[in-house]
Amino acid sequence: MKQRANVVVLAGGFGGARMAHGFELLGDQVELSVIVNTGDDLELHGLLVSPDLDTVMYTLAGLANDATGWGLRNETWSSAEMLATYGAPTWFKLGDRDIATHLVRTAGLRGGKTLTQVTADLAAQLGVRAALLPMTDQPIRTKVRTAAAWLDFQDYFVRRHHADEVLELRFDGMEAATITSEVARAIESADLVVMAPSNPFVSIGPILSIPGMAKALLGVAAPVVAVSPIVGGSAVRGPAADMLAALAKVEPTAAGLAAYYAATYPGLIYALVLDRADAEHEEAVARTGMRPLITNTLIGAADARRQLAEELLALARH
Ligand code: FO1
Repeated sequence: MKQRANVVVLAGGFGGARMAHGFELLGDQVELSVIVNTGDDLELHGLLVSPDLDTVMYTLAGLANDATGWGLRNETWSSAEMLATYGAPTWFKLGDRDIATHLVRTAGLRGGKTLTQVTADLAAQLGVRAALLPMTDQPIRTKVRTAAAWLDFQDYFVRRHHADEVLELRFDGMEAATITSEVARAIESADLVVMAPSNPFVSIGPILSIPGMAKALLGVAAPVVAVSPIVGGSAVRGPAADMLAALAKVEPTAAGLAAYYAATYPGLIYALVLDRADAEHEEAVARTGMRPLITNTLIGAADARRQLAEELLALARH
């Protein structure tokens, strides 16, 4: 393979941003494209907010608030205080600097730019080298059915602290969605495709549900490698383990995840990366036809992110 490897990462917010950051830290060894979920997007105060795109962008720009896993470091909240004074909704907190991102994005869209174009502009202005690619330019809205009702994603995830049991998911707008030419090109030229340790249902799921996306990925010679977001029977963050049990009816473990991925995306995934804590599931993963890779997948620290990226890159070279 030529010196620079084309790496495509399919990413949601938290785990996706960290995995993408690992590849960004490999610098010139990698030409990085990150295909990001937009099903979490919401309209707030007349602005379009794209949480997963922003979490990945801020992380790659070195500006992310690593403690919360979203938004910017060194944030201030004066606008939020004034919004509260006006009785405007503040359950979904937008910091003053974060709001600038939503203002520029919304103005760009109103000016006729696509989400892909406004995202590229924002990322370039923050000095991000990777290609930050929305999974589609058409609006997608993830809805969550709970015992109470169908909820918008952020109502479920933030306002109700993802405490409700998820009975069903819906991706509004999915039928009319298409993959962008930028996404198609990134996949075609990929030497490695990584399904980041993001939520399989509400982060990876929407991306692979875009009409044409799974087909494009099945068409590439490059290995598709999935990193398990489940470590030791629980999600590193968020409701992924609960959803494995409630939605996929499998045990909320790495083995359950393997069964779910193998059944949902037959023939797509070459290897499933498990954390050392889940080495006991190696056999179960191998039985699904995916090659188990046991390593450290807890990538809170930058050097762990980089280390995992290097190991996955090495896999692509052989
Ligand atoms: N998550 C929260 O738990 N509370 C918030 O107030 C919140 C605000 C927020 C603002 C901008 C942004 O990009 C993300 C934000 N998130 C917040 C996280 C967001 O819900 C998640 O990043 C994704 O939707 C799930 O991956």
